[in-house]
Amino acid sequence: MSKYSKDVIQILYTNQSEYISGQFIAEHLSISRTAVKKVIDQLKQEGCEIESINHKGHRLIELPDKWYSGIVEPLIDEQKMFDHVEVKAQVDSTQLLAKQKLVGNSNTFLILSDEQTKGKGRFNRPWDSSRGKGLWMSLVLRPNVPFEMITKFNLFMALGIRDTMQQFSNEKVTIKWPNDIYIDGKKACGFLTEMVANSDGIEAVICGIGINMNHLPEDFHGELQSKATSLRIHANQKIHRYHLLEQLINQIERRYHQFLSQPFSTIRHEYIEASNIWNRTLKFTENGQQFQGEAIDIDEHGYLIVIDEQQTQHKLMSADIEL
Ligand code: BT5
Repeated sequence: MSKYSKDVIQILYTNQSEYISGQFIAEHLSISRTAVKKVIDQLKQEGCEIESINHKGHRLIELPDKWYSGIVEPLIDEQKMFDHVEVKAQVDSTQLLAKQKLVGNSNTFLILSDEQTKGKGRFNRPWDSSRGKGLWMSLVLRPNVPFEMITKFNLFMALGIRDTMQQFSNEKVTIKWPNDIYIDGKKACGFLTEMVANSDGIEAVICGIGINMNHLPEDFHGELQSKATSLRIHANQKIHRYHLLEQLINQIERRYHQFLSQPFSTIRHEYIEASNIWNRTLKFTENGQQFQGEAIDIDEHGYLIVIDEQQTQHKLMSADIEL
């Protein structure tokens, strides 16, 4: 990739409603018009739909299913929440890479990848992360809080992710406590929060978020055919990945500040309202043990209160739930 393609795509994206002349781009970047033409040709080859008209210039019409750092960086800078962002075409897992990159510094950052070859869920379960279809990202934050707060962080993030996804879906987007986001009975997003801690508290929180963005039903294979869905399936149109990312970062920032300053009880009603686990018999797996029961409440600390078939009450902080 030419070292100028990042700048050229940034100029075209921020001026998307108009034609930008090769001359303007060349002057702006202090390069020749021939160099600009080369970059534009290369962007077209990558799948960018750019209309080029003699004596008028170039206009970006549509982007391919890929993250460009030239577009992501200004979007992240605006929020001021992260020190930097890294954009990859392919990684094993953004979560693994984030854990490597957080060592020896105190930076906050975001890693996004078009594709993950070894995307991971909880307990090392595989996370299907095909190229260009989803929003696969990990964020690293440095809250100065005791490590017990990590479960509270996860609860606040759940609402931020849900609210973002709701803006793009025609159907109700719900939270399946504690780690999944559902639409119409199927999983559209999974996220997980991990941490690095020492005796003083949390050194870093690493939150991995996988949103099925533009999958069509035939893009899911095996068990996912009946279990997974995407935002696009519940929207009238293809999801604009940069709009989704922008809204997600907005919501994450908002919920992060709320997490730092307020107790879970502030968002408890909102969380309960957004949850999809009520009034049904559920199968729970907690520490390897399985039981059936009904969820009856989420308490003021975020614990799920469950009554099993023997009428015994359980207070869960984390569990696998089968709907
Ligand atoms: C999760 O785990 O739901 C957390 C997934 C987190 C993925 C993100 S992507 C960016 C970052 N980098 C990573 O490597 N991971 C994070 P869990 O609750 O364990 O759910 C895993 C289960 O969800 C699997 O066993 C499948 O049944 C199902 N699954 C796998 N891929 C899926 C997909 N794309 N959509 C819906 N369900 C999926």
